[in-house]
Amino acid sequence: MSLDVQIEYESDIDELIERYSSLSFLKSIQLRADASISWDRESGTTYDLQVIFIGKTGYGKSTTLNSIIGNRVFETNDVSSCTKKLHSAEYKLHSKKPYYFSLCDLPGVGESTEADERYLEWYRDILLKSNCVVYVLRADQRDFTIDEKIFSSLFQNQAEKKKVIIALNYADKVEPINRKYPFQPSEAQLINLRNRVNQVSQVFDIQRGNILFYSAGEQYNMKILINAIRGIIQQQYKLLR
Ligand SMILES: Nc1nc2c(ncn2[C@@H]2O[C@H](COP(=O)(O)OP(=O)(O)O)[C@@H](O)[C@H]2O)c(=O)[nH]1
Ligand SMILES: [Mg+2]
Repeated sequence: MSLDVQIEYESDIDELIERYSSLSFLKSIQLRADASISWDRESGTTYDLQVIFIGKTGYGKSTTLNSIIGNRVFETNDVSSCTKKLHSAEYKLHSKKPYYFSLCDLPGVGESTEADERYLEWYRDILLKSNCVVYVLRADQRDFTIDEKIFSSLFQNQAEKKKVIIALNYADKVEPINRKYPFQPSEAQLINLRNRVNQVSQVFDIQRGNILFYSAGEQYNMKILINAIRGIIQQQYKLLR
């Protein structure tokens, strides 16, 4: 199966750096025109620094991407999203070469275990091509059985987990709900959020440093999420050198 990508948004990396100055390091990364990071687009072959968002429909992937981009380009509450297609936002890294920083939404993972098994190889191909994987879950969720099952089939060892961030969205819906505006968690909520991080760390066997909580809907901790993505990419580029 080919990796079909629908580009929803295209801009220059400077625009994103203006929103998140911690991403300015992207301008100094030297990409190589290497097959391991190449993507076939209508416009030709591109080489991408690829961040991919995966998780069940309704967990808030599109909202997260819109919040990062600062524009409503990804459709939210999209129930038809089970189609196996990648949706992306592309930021040009280089004025002359086809190098991009790409944020990509892979919808529908975890919809049904049957479908997931069928697409597992396809998912794993995409993950192999990704520099950073943001695995979106909900902080107000208690039972992670199904998500963990899919997670462990996608990431089979610690080396593969190294590029994964588990991002717990919906921090605003964690008990006891408060109505502060703009949203800030109460002390009691923070305790529950930290407990959730510990639980997820154990269930998914992933270190706490790679787990964070945020709210895309309330724009809370978005910078924390961006910094986590930065950390993964920086670590990779140090290892590659
Ligand atoms: N309360 C709350 N709602 C959210 C949050 N993030 C997303 N949503 C809502 O969840 C619904 C599904 O979000 P969407 O981005 O379409 O999820 P996707 O299917 O994973 O792409 C939408 O109605 C969003 O407004 C959040 O942090 N808090
Ligand atoms: Mg979506």
